[in-house]
Amino acid sequence: MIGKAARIRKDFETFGQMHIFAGFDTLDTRAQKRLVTQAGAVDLPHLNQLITSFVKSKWTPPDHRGELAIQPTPYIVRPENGGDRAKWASARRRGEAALRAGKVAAVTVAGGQGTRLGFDGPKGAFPITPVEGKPLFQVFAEKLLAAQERYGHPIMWLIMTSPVNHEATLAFFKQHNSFGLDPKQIHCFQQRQMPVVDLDGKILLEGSDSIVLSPDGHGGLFHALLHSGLLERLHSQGVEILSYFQVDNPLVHCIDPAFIGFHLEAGSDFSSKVILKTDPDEKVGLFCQRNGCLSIVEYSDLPSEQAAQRDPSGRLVHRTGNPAIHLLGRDFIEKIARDETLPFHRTEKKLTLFDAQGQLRSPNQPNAIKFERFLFDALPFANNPILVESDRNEEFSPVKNATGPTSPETCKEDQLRLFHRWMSAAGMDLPYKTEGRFPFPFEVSPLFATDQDTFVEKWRGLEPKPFLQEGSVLGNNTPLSTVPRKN
Ligand code: UD2
Repeated sequence: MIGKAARIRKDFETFGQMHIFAGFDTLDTRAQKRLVTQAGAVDLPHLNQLITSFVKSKWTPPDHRGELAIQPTPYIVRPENGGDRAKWASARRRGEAALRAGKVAAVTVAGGQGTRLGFDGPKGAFPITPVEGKPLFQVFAEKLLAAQERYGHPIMWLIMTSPVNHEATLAFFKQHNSFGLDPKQIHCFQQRQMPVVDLDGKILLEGSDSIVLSPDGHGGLFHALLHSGLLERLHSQGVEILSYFQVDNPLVHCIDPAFIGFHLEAGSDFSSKVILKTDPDEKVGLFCQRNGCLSIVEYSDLPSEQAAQRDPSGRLVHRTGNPAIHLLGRDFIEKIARDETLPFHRTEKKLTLFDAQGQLRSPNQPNAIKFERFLFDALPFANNPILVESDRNEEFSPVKNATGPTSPETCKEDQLRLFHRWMSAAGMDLPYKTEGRFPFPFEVSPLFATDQDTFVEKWRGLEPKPFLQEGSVLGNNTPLSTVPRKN
């Protein structure tokens, strides 16, 4: 221990990070071991490169970088907006065949810290449905159950966690018996963490014996899938495509056969859903052509003037938003992971920390810099990437912040609006949106339907029609109540 500690302290001194050992001699043996172990795991040369690039060299905020050299990019249009119905039907059939053949698994990135939501626990445990208050993980689990029942093949579900929430995530699924899935088909795997530094590039300490670490971004998925052995397991089970979605969006079509079909027809490594932006300031990344290839520019990197440009019809020039719904080829994931291709990004955070005196400090200004990798930086390296339009009303309402847009309230309203729209499509026009609220909150379980076509098909097949009343739930296959007969 003494030799190892001395070597590590020497390395930290070499890289100007000796301050983390300032209180070392006052620590008890256990705390000293903990700090030495943490410090020994830090890749100092790499961290120093990041500090040089992002902290020490002049870092210009995006709005001061001038217009980006980007162009709008094409995408496959939905039939409702003039897309080719026959092509969509053919793609759906091809995707269904791949699902029946067991070629598709699901992957969810859930390693982030739900700090913006103010929720203490894995974000997937957050109750989000408007009547039953089902947690996010349950919504996804039931969508996967519905898909595997429909296509007759179990679907592996890979969930990326981080050391921040891994054990709590495992416990949550155990507590809820995996929400009806076979526990053996769920694989939680941890992403790596990166040290957090202050605005001068000094590694931050929590108290006097713990380096502040933070998950390395959803781009950490590639390394984590490879080094967890899960890529090999996917290969052995004949899985070729990963259906990727974030833990914060309960509307997502976890498994979408038409999307999968288009991905296969294009021979794509990396396909994405597109939602059309109407608000230039919406906090979604932008798909665009950049340096001759399909790329994503993150909302925080797009100059606001450029985001607001409109064409003669009044639509945003740059409107292809990224809802973070992707399909990734297994081979492509392995290539990116092995090549360690992805760059790091600098993100500034306001971190509440204990100081060396044990006092909790909550800053008003950003006091920390995190280094994260973004999954979508792999896009320029993908062969034949494609974009497929999605209806945001059907598939996108993330829950990120405790209040305001993308909050639990807006997400629940969007779910209610969706269920009412499905009911209208089935011929039951229910009263809604009076007095600013939905007088008729009811919920459709994913086990009853996960999209409008399935809902209409199932509803029309129900006799007698169930009676829906305030707070009803159209459950699994046995509706729990009945709906007022159409007068
Ligand atoms: C992300 C996208 C944004 C848009 C939006 C859609 C980025 C940087 N921005 O915004 O363009 O697509 O989502 O909702 O991606 N996560 C991990 N590990 C990490 C960090 C994040 O698993 O180390 C997960 C996190 O649990 C969440 C997702 O990735 O499910 C998005 O992460 P975020 O909150 O950092 O990105 P956000 O919401 O700002």
